[in-house]
Amino acid sequence: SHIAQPRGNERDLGKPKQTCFARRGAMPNAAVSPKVMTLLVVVRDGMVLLGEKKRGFGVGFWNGFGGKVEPGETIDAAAMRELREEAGICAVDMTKRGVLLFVYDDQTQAMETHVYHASSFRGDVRETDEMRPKWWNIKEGMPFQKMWPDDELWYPLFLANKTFTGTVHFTNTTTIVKHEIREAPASAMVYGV
Ligand code: 6OG
Repeated sequence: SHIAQPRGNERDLGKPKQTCFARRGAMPNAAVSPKVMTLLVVVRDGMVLLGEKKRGFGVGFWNGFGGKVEPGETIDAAAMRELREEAGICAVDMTKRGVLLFVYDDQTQAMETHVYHASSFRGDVRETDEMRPKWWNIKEGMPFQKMWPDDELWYPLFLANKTFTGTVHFTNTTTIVKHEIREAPASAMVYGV
């Protein structure tokens, strides 16, 4: 035949385009994959290091340090980076203690939050644009009324050196409507739980 045969990728040119993505709005929110987040809480000598969030999501709450895992970054690396960026210190003996799924009725994406513990660090704690740091004495009680409401549910496990997983559903971002948090084996502390 006098018609040249297409080679390689040219072969696909005449084919109808395949649709690879669901149309915007075609999926319910529950099907959107969660944002993967980190939360690192430093505990040393009976004291817990928290930061008062100065801006953005959770502003005004006292919390551990953390944020969104970036593309191509491991969750552990993100936990270290966020601690350095928000408190100016480097965790030395970080371990993962929990994986919590936060689901909101007023936000598109749920948050899969990986909770880390560290008891030793390098550097000096400093205030940053994002966080005002302060040590809290565990014996005097955690400042739960100034923290995310779910914290009261998992800090007892966290401070008892347990590992845990669970889900917390919120309405209006900060009101808990249902929750299920339980102790889980360390082998459950993986991505996607
Ligand atoms: P940025 O938006 O600043 O990361 N976070 C929560 N922490 C607790 N204790 N409870 C919650 O209940 C939380 N929701 C989010 C994850 C936000 C930081 O806030 C944490 C991140 O460390 C719903 O990048």
